[in-house]
Amino acid sequence: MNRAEMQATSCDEVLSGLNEPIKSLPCKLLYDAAGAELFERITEVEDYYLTRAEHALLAAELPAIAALVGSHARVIEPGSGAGVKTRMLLGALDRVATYVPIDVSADQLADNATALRGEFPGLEVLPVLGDYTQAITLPVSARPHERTLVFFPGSTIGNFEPDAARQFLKRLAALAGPNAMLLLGADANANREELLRAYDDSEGVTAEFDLNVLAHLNRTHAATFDLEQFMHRAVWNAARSRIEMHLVSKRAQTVKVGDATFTFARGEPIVTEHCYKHSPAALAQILTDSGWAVTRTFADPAQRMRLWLATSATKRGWTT
Ligand code: SAH
Ligand code: AVI
Repeated sequence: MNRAEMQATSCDEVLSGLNEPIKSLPCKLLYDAAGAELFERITEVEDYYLTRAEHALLAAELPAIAALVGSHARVIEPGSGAGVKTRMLLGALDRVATYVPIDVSADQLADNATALRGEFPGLEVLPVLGDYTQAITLPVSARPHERTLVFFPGSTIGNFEPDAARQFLKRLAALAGPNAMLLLGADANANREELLRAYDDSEGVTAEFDLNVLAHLNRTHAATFDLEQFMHRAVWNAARSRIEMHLVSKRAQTVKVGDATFTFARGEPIVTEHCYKHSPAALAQILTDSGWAVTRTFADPAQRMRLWLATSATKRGWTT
């Protein structure tokens, strides 16, 4: 286990979720090096429409968005991943000053930063390795910037519980300072069949991505999960407007995580991820509650994916 992985998810975080009546694991555990690669494969799977839809939206709308953002921006991107959308954004904006990717996936973050420095000569790239749900300290930039643009695509906002989403977006507004803008991408689909296909794809890549959490725990937290004895399941929770990813125990079994022992009944799930599908009205409210005034929205033809361009409602920046 490397230092970054140790820092990424503490034993307490793992054990507390597994001790709950409905067992759960933090979804950031999905993104070790193998998980990051599997997520990239998911983005290419036919059934997972989100990435394709968002790419098309960005390709069509980035010129208009870039004009609104203006030149010499500092771009902060929580959950930057492989940076495919990043490249589209950086290519469209006028003379970006600094790019700050924030991610828990150590190798991908470092590789991406190195590649971007080569692809965008003159761009200052300041990666931050860490958990964006915790306090973030931004690196000091050597370049002046006109404003900060927070880029948060991919519907990753849906992986937060609604209250946590509000807290997170408030923290981003505080971090980004006065005059900041936010470009957020989110899926509002509520079609059960389409969602079940997207989150339990026929190629089995999402199942592999989900099960990899157990392999990750075996490697980093001295766990003894037998991957053959769990199966991936996607569940549409209409009342909460969210897809849930579950790993279901195929039989009664016990598993060790370090010194702790956990008992599973046959059919008992571990919840590994929630993917909220906020309606446009619900997301507009979340943004407003969090100190972001919506400037423009751009929807895909199927009215599932949307880009939201918002401006920080505070003029002076927040201190918390
Ligand atoms: N922005 C990309 C990638 C989305 S995948 C896109 O739109 O395609 C989600 C990304 O967030 C992954 O790179 C993952 O490593 C990162 N991530 C997930 N939870 C995180 C956390 N708590 N802190 C920091 N990064 C996290
Ligand atoms: C990263 N996140 C926005 C993805 C999602 O759609 O919620 C993660 C994912 N889980 C299963 N497939 C993709």
